[in-house]
Amino acid sequence: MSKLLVENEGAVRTLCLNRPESLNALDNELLTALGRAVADADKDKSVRCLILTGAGRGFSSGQDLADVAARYQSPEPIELGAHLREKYNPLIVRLRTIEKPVIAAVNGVAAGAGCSLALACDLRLAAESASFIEAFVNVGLVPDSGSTFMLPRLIGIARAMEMACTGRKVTAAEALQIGLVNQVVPDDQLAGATKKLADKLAGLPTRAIGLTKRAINAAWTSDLETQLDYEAMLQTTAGQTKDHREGVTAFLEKRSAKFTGE
Ligand code: T3D
Repeated sequence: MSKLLVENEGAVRTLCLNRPESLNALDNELLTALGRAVADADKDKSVRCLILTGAGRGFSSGQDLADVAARYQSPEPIELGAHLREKYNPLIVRLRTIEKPVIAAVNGVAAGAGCSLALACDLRLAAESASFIEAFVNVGLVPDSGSTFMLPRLIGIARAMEMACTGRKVTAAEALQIGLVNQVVPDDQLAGATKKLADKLAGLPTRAIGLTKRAINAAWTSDLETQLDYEAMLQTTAGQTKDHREGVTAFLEKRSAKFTGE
């Protein structure tokens, strides 16, 4: 059985981490498959929304710790940074820059780099039984895979420091309250609610959503004047899409727009 399940339904592609026996711990094979799958979805114009979820009772428990321990056998000094640069960092950048919406359907615990993966998605829907753990500190490590970047931006520095320094489990209800997730639904409704949202997003002007993502990413490290100018530049691009014309025409003709993503 493949460690990553890929399923297409209309314009929505679902990537499902499939190592349920370890709560979808991320080993090299799974990380490589996930990196390739996100890159493929990026290039494939028929995909207009991506869902990331986990099989079984976990979303992802983060880096496979058995693989980490196996590295202790080597006489070479342990170089976790090299592993991050090779496997995780390109994946996180790809999730943040792929110009289509990415939904994390957080079906269970998201710990360590598994939590970082969820944070790198654009929207997070959580099952009531899901939880978020910045587990790195529990194994003497620093939050990685973008957690130190995304977490304070989503929930503020004080809360991010508390989660990162204590490794405390944050429930789905608390995650909703502090702005870590967009929506919490009963466990048996997560797949349906995610599909409904994904179908909606996949029917919207994909180019405009991609450019919006670019703008919001840029705003994190920008100033107002630079950002205003960047918005103007992106708007020129959006204004030249077929979907822009279709949106305006449909409005004036008092009908629903039929967006194609072009
Ligand atoms: O090399 C690098 O690139 C460094 C990068 C590091 C990035 C990181 O992600 S560091 C953080 C790694 N993750 C963790 O520290 C989390 C470890 N897991 C846990 O703390 C707990 O499993 C959970 C809180 C996530 C869930 O607890 P619980 O009680 O619901 O489940 P469990 O019984 O602990 O786990 C179920 C099984 O999954 C169990 O296996 P078993 O006993 O049934 O055979 C457990 O060993 C396995 N498992 C859980 N997490 C991992 C794992 N196996 C390997 N790696 C894991 N991360």
